Order: sequence, then C-alpha cells, then structure tokens
Amino acid sequence: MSFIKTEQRGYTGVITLDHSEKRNALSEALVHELVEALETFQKQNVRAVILRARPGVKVWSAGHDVSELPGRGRDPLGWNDPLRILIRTIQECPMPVIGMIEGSVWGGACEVAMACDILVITPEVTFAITPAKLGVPYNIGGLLTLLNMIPLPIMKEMLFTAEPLSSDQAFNLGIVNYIKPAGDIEDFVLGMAERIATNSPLSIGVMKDALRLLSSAHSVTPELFERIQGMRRIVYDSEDYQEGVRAFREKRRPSFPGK
Ligand code: KFV
Ligand code: KFV
Repeated sequence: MSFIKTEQRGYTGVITLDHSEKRNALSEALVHELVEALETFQKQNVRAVILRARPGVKVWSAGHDVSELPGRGRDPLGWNDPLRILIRTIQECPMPVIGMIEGSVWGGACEVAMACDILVITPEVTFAITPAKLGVPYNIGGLLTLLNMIPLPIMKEMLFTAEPLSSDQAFNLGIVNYIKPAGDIEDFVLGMAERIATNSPLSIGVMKDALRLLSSAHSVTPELFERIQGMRRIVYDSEDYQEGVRAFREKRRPSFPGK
C-alpha cells in the first residue's frame, strides 16, 4: 500500500502525502516511504524537494500516529521513532525541502514542517503542537527544531495551550516565508524550486548542513542530558500518559490526574 505519491519534474522532486483516511498521520509505514523517496531523489540528482499534501485537504498531517505510540514506561519519541527518523532525514538531506502546506498541521507534523527549509502556506493553515493533550514529553531534539523556528513565548503558549497558531501569526513571526492563495501556491512553489535548481547544489547542500550544525550547536553536558531524560521519563511512566493515549483511542476528552 502506498501512503505517498512522488513525481520528478526536471530537477524538482515532489512528494505528496496521500493517506487522507488517517489524515496523513506519520505512521511508521508512511515515514518509511517518505524517507525512501528522499533517498531516491538524492540518487536521481534532484536539487529541490517539495513536500505537500493533496490539493484542497483540510488536514496537511495529523502528526505522530497515536495508535503507534508505545505503552506506558517506554520513551514515545526515542531515537528510532519514525518521527525522529523523518526529521533527521529532512534536516540532513542536502537538497532544500520546501514545505507547501494547505490545511491544519498537528503535533509532530508541525515539527516536520519546521524541519523544512522554506515554508509556503495557504491562508487557512494552522499549526497546533499537542503533546500536552496526550501526556507526551516532547523530546529534546524535537524541542530544539521548534525552538530554532518559534520565539520562546509563542512556543510556550503553543505547547501549554495546545491551541493552533494562525497563518498570519506564523507569517508575522517569520516562521513561514510566504502565504499564497490555494490557486497560486503550486505554481509559486514550483517556480521557487526551479530557481533553486539553477544554483550550485554543492554550495547549497553545504550551506544547509552548516546551518543545521550551527543551529544545533548547543553544548549539553552528560549531566544535563540525563537530567532532562529523567524528567521526561516521569511523564512517559505516568498515569497522564496512559490516560492521554487511551482517551485518544477511545475518542474522548482526557481527564489528567497530574501524576
Ligand atoms: N494518529 C492516528 N490516527 C489518527 C490521527 C493520529 N494522529 N489523527 C487522526 N487519526 C485517525 C482517526 O483516529 C480516524 O481513524 C481517522 O484518522 C480520521 O480522523 O479509524 P478511524 O476512526 O477512521 P478524524 O475522524 O478525527 O478526522 P477529522 O474529524 O477530520 O479530524 C482531523 C483531526 C486532525 C482534527 C483529528 O483527527 C485530530 O485531532 N487528530 C489528532 C491530532 C493530534 O493531536 N496530533 C498529534 C499527535 S501526537 C504528536 O504528533 C506528537 C509528536 N506528540 O508528541 O504528541
Ligand atoms: N566582482 C568583480 N567584478 C564585478 C563584480 C564583482 N562582484 N560586480 C561587477 N563587477 C564588474 C563587472 O565585471 C564589470 O566589469 C563592471 O563591474 C560593471 O558591471 O570590466 P567590466 O566588464 O566593466 P556590470 O556591467 O555587470 O554592471 P551592471 O550591469 O550595472 O550590473 C551590476 C550588478 C551588481 C547587478 C552586476 O555587476 C552583478 O550581478 N554583479 C555580481 C553581483 C554578485 O553576485 N555579487 C556577489 C559576489 S560573491 C560574494 O560576494 C560572496 C561573498 N560569495 O560568497 O559568493
């Protein structure tokens, strides 16, 4: 079964998320296809990638596949979690990835968007980061992806309320590069990808990687790392985590005991 579509137009590779039934949730299977598509594009000398969903969708992606979150007591966002693999693949891929976004963007899909190099969105787009609705402790690398894009007070508001950020706010904060009407967005993004492709891919790839390394160049001591992991563990060991994931599966509002 295929959860994405891919197409190559000259030097531009287009990946379309195509699993509307599950609102393009980032399941292991979907992520596997996405990662393979990026690797194939790289081998085929693609110079710019567009990551999009089907035209007109209401949901660009619903984020982490909640049905695949592990039970209580295991880190839900460990190093080999599909979301973590996807984020690293986008960040480490030498071609610029343009996120072309229509519809709402949820949880881990916000991080996917923010791992893209350039964002072009339609006016209806919203971004909601929702681990607090599930009792999930977001991981350190993931928080850093967001922190590199979102000013701290706004990020705190998003994480603590889990409410959506509008397209205008995202644009005014410099999180997204352009807002374009749905009728124009495709041509605009394809044009940008073509212009990127006329420039030196070697120069671009090395600058992208250098920016990634520089923007993650925070020195974390082993003690600090272990301290944060220990704090996160309290959360994924908790009744809150168990309740959050169970409530999602049972399609009801969670009631968090706070322990
Ligand atoms: N994981 C697994 N299944 C999902 C899903 C998700 N994130 N989102 C939606 N689905 C399934 C849902 O269970 C249903 O399956 C189908 O997709 C359509 O969803 O077998 P079923 O019942 O057909 P609906 O009916 O909810 O669709 P709709 O009424 O259009 O609402 C769309 C949306 C996106 C507003 C709603 O599905 C929703 O609130 N989804 C969860 C959004 C969310 O909170 N995502 C964050 C996940 S946690 C995360 O990413 C991370 C990293 N984290 O740390 O927390
Ligand atoms: N280096 C050496 N010579 C230059 C030059 C440059 N950056 N820019 C212009 N010239 C020379 C040009 O060769 C010509 O000499 C004269 O200045 C007038 O330029 O002996 P010539 O033939 O008379 P024109 O005819 O190009 O002037 P104009 O039609 O008015 O156009 C101006 C401009 C600025 C649009 C055009 O010269 C241009 O595109 N220049 C290059 C702009 C550019 O890409 N600069 C970045 C350089 S690379 C860089 O800075 C770094 C740090 N980097 O990492 O890449």
